[in-house]
Amino acid sequence: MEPIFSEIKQWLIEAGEIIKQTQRKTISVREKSNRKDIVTNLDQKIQRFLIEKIQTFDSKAKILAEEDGQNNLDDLTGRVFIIDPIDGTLNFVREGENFCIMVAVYEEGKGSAGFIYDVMKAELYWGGPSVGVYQNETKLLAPENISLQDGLLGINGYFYGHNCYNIRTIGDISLGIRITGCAGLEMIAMLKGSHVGYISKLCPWDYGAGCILLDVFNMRYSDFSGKKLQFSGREYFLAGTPNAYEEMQRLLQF
Ligand code: 2AM
Ligand code: CA
Ligand code: CA
Ligand code: CA
Repeated sequence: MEPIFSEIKQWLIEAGEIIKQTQRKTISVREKSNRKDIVTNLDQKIQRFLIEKIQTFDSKAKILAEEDGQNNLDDLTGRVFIIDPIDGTLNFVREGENFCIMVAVYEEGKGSAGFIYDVMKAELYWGGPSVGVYQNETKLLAPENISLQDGLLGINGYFYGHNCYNIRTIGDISLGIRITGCAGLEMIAMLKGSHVGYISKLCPWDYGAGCILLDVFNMRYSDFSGKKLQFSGREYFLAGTPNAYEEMQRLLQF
C-alpha cells in the first residue's frame, strides 16, 4: 500500500488527539456569514496542523481548505489536498460529538485517497481506488444497490423545512429522513449502507473525501441536474446507491 495512506491516517489520529485534549472552556466561537455559520479556534488550529503536515510531506502540493482564506483554487491540476478541519462545527460546539475531520487527495483531478475521521467514535473511514474502503483496519464491502423506498435518506435541514425542490415527496418515498448536520457523517452512513442517499448543498471540502470512497463502491453523485461537481463554491449535491440516485434525480424539481 502506498505510504501516503499510513501517513495521512497518522495525521488524523494526531489531529483527533488535539481535539480530545482541548478543554471545552478554551474553545472560542466566531460567526462567519450568519449565526449558523461559525468557526472556532480549534477549526483553525486543526487546519494549520494539517497544512503543516502536508507541506512537510509534499512541498509542491496544492491545498484547498475551508478556513483562513485557503478556500479557492483555480483548478485541480497536479496533486491537491482538500481539507475540512472540523466538519459539523455546530455539532462540535453544541453536542461535543457528531463531527469529523476530512482529508482528500486528488491527482490531476482524479481522487486517489479519501479520509473521514469520526473522532469521538474513533472510527476512521479511508481508502481509494487502489485499496478499497476501510473502517479502521476492517475492509468494507460495497452496500447493496437498494431503492429509495428501502432506505433512510439524509437531507439538508433547510431544504426539508422549506420543502425545496420537491424534497418532501422524495423523503416520503424513503423509509425516513435523517438530518445529521454533518456532511462527513452522511458520507459514512452511505458507505456503511445505513443511508440510501444524501441531498444537500455542499462545498468541495464537504464532499471531496466522501466522493472518492463512494466511487470505489460505484455509488453515484452529482449536482441536482446530473452534472459533474465543479469543486468551486457551494453546489447542489445529490448522492446515493445507483437505484436511489436515479429515482431522486428524476423527482428533484429545481
Ligand atoms: P461545516 O460544519 O464544516 O461548516 C450541515 O450544516 C453540513 O453542511 C455540515 O457538514 C457543514 O459543514 C456543511 N455546510 C456547507 N456549507 C455550509 C453553510 N454555508 N452553512 C452551514 N453548513 C454548511
Ligand atoms: Ca463551516
Ligand atoms: Ca464541512
Ligand atoms: Ca468545517
